[in-house]
Formats: sequence, structure tokens, C-alpha cells
Amino acid sequence: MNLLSRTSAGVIPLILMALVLPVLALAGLGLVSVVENGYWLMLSLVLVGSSLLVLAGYLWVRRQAGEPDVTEDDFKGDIAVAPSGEWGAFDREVWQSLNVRSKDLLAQDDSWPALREHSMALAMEVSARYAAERKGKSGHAGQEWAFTAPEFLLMMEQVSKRYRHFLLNHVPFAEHLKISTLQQGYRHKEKLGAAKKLYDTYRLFRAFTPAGIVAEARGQIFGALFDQVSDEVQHKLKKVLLQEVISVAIDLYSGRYSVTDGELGESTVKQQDEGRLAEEIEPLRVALVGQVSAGKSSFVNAFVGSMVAEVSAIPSTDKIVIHRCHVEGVDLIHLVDLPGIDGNEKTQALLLEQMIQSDVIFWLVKANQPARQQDVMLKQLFDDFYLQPKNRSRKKPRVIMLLNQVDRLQPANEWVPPYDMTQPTDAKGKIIKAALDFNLEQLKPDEGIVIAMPEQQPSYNMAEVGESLLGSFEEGINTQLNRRRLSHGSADLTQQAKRLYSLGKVAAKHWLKDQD
Ligand SMILES: Nc1nc2c(ncn2[C@@H]2O[C@H](COP(=O)(O)OP(=O)(O)O)[C@@H](O)[C@H]2O)c(=O)[nH]1
Ligand SMILES: [Mg+2]
Repeated sequence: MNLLSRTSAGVIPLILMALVLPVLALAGLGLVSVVENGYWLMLSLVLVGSSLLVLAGYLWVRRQAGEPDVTEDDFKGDIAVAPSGEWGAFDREVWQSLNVRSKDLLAQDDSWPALREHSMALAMEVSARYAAERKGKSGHAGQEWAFTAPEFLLMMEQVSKRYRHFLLNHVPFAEHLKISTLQQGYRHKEKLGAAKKLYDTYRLFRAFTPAGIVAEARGQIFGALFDQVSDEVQHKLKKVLLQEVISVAIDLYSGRYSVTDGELGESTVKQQDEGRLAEEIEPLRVALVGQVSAGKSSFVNAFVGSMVAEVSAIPSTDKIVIHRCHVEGVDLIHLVDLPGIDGNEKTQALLLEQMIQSDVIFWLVKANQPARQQDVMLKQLFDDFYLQPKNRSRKKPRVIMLLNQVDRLQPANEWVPPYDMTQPTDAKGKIIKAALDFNLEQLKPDEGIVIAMPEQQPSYNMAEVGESLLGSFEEGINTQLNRRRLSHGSADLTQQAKRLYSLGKVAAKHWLKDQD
């Protein structure tokens, strides 16, 4: 090895000399002939050309080495838009079918310029789905584009904002993008503000769909970055953009965005921020529903007793008592003790009204009571309410059935909790399980838990109820946001919702601490 390298070290200069000397000699002769024959110009051109070739080659090699193509592996997390937690059943249905549609559109043509037409088609289809109902009622045909120019602007702002957020979270180097260009459509907002007529809005929409802007400004905005993104990833980015359009269109047409002309101007964002400050997430509103003596009042005592919480009752009208549960000074949960179901129509109307104003429902059912009919009827009314076209964007509160007084089931003198509902072993356990299954079938709640609060004895299964309530906390807050946004088009409460989720965790700690 050593010998070989030493030998070659000595041989190479010799070979080079042997080659270089003749070449130099030839070059000298060549130069003489260039001068003699007047080929100066030609030589200069050849020199410039070859230098450029070498430079280009160098740049290409450097680029290949330093900045590899962005591939799918570089993406963080799942690149798809999730349906909003606040949506009702109908909204989700529209979301599902429009996602299929968007896939078809991209399969037909997934070039960037095609996105504008696609987003148009998708928004129009969302609009048509929501307008079908309105049209049927008012008799106005062609009301598909029944939104105001400011609403349209808001929609565009939302798509841009969400897409930017998406890019920042998922696309490497995205922070270098100049997204301000993405919103260049705002330069035209004076025109939009003046566009009162449907047709004008329609035309402007055609011109300025967010996807259209992205498509057109793509070169400026994304420049080299997007050129390095693989086709597959680009396809996904396009898919996401269309999903954002669908998502925002659903929010728009389901009535979640409604602004008046006056609200839009230079200070829209500021106004929204002020609105955000003024608006507070309310405590989780938990309604207690059940027949007379099902155990609603006992439940309030047992449940809040198991929670390290201060409770203060606010008596209200119509025999409704609201128990406020504070944890560490924070008003966290309102337990709403409602009058018993009694088959009376007036009571039924009051109960329904209260239920749809709640975020979670605890439905107490007496295990040893034969008459289920009144419960089933009220549940039917409740379910039907959300099936009505005008309520289809409302989010239904979660119904947790509490099968109470299971201690009284046969054999009545035997009560040795706990009972395992997945695999009951003794006769009592099997009877409790049968009662649970029967009542789940009758009432069709979202979930069912067996409990007991016999007098002079410890209450059974409050911890499971607590955990179930915490598990429903996020969904419950979404239900609240859905309700409040639909009733007065409120601003973005997401931040506050997050605050409340973390408070929920504080509550959990207290609950669990007290259970052992
Ligand atoms: N044995 C037993 N009695 C219960 C249970 N839950 C409630 N009770 C009793 O049933 C009666 C009615 O309860 P109450 O909470 O006033 O029902 P409400 O009308 O729904 O508010 C009271 O005497 C309670 O002590 C239970 O799980 N087991
Ligand atoms: Mg009571």
C-alpha cells in the first residue's frame, strides 16, 4: 500500500509533465495560427461559452447537493383538514360529499390554475346544498350566492389565514414564504365593498377566490420553494387548499359568518379582537333530566360531593335550580336541576328548551321503574329537533344516561359493589347489566353508566360519571360554541376554549384526588 502510493505519487507528476508540455507547445503554435488567420473573435466566443457552461454546471451541482427536493417525508403530521368540531350532522354530511367531489375535480385536472375553477365549483355546490332548503321556503330561485360582499371577504380571509397556518405547520421552509402576496386581493376591497348586488359579488368571487389567487400568484408567492416540492406533495397541498375552501364555505353558508357591511373596513381585525376580549366562554352547562324521583337532586349532592368544589345554588324560575361548581375560584360547571318529566306538554316544552340550551345532558333513569314511555317520548322530541332542516347545523349535546338505583334491583337485599358491566359474574350483576342494555335500547343515549345513591350508604360509580363528563368536556364546549355562534355570530373563541380545557384538567385532578 505504502509503496504503491509512494510510487504513484512520483509517477503522476511525470505523466502530467509528459502531457502538459506537448499541449503547451501546441497551444503556442495554435495561438500563432489564431493571430495569423484572424480567428480572435471566434476564440473569445468559445472561451465565454465554455466558462458559462462550467458556471452553470457548478451552480446546478451546488443546488442539488444543498437543497434536496421536498418530499413527503419532510411533512410534519397529517396533511388533511379535519372537519370542525362545532359542526352539526348536516354540515358533516356536506363536508363528506364535497371532499369526494374535490377529489374528483383534482383527478380531472390538478394544475394550479385549475384550482380557481375547482374552488368556485366547490363553494357553489356547498351553497346549493344549503340554499335548497331556503329556496323551498321563500320561493326565491337562484339564491345560491346569497351572501354579502363582506362575508365573502371574510371567507377569503379565513381561507388565507388557515392555509397560511397549514403551510407554516407542514411545509419545510414555509416561514420564508411571503404570504402577504396571498392576500393581495384586499387591494380590491373598495370594489368589493361597493358590490352590493349578487351578480357583482358573483363576478368578484370568480376573480378572487382564494384558490384562484394562490394559483395566479403562485410564482411570486412560492417561487423556487414550490418548484422543489414533489408532484405528489404539491397534489396534497392543492387538496388541502380545496378542503379549506369547502370548510370555510360550510361555515359561511351554515350561518356562522355573518357580518354587516359596516363591520368591514380597515379595523376589522381590531374590532374582532375587541369582540374576542369581551366574549367569555361560559361554564359547561350540564342539564339533569329525568322523571320525578329518578334521583336528580340526590345526584347533585352525590356528584358535587365527590368533587372538591364549592357549590352555590341559584334558584331560578320554573322550578329550575342551577348549581354552580367552582374549582379554585373558577366557575366551571353549571348543573341544571330540571323539573321531572311528567307527560305534561308544557313541562315537555320547557325541558326541551332547556336541553337544547345545554352542553351535556345527564339523563337519570330509575332502574326498577317499569314506565319508560315518557322518557322515550321526550328523547324522540329532542332527536327530532336536530333533524329539522332549520336546525341541521346545530350540534346536539351529548346525552349520558345514568341508570340509577341499581341497588334496588333483584335480589334487593344484596348490594356488594362494584359490578363489572363488561362481564358480570353473579346474579345481581347480570340483572344490572340486563337493565342497562334494555334502557340503552329504549332511550338510545350516547352512553350509559350505572349508578346508585342509596341512603346511609356510599354512592356508587361517581368517579366514572366524573371521568365521562371530563371526556365530554371538549365536545361540550364545542356544543356551546356552536350554539352561541349560531345564535349571535360570535367571534373566534378557540383560545378561550383551550383555556377551559386546561381548567377541565384542574377539575380532573381534584376529582381523582378525592376518589381514592
Ligand atoms: N335506594 C336508592 N334510593 C335512591 C337512589 N337515588 C335516589 N334515591 C331516593 O329516591 C328519592 C327521590 O330522589 P330525588 O333525588 O329527590 O329525585 P328527583 O325527584 O329526581 O330529584 C329520595 O328519597 C332518594 O333518597 C338510589 O340510587 N338508591
Ligand atoms: Mg328533585
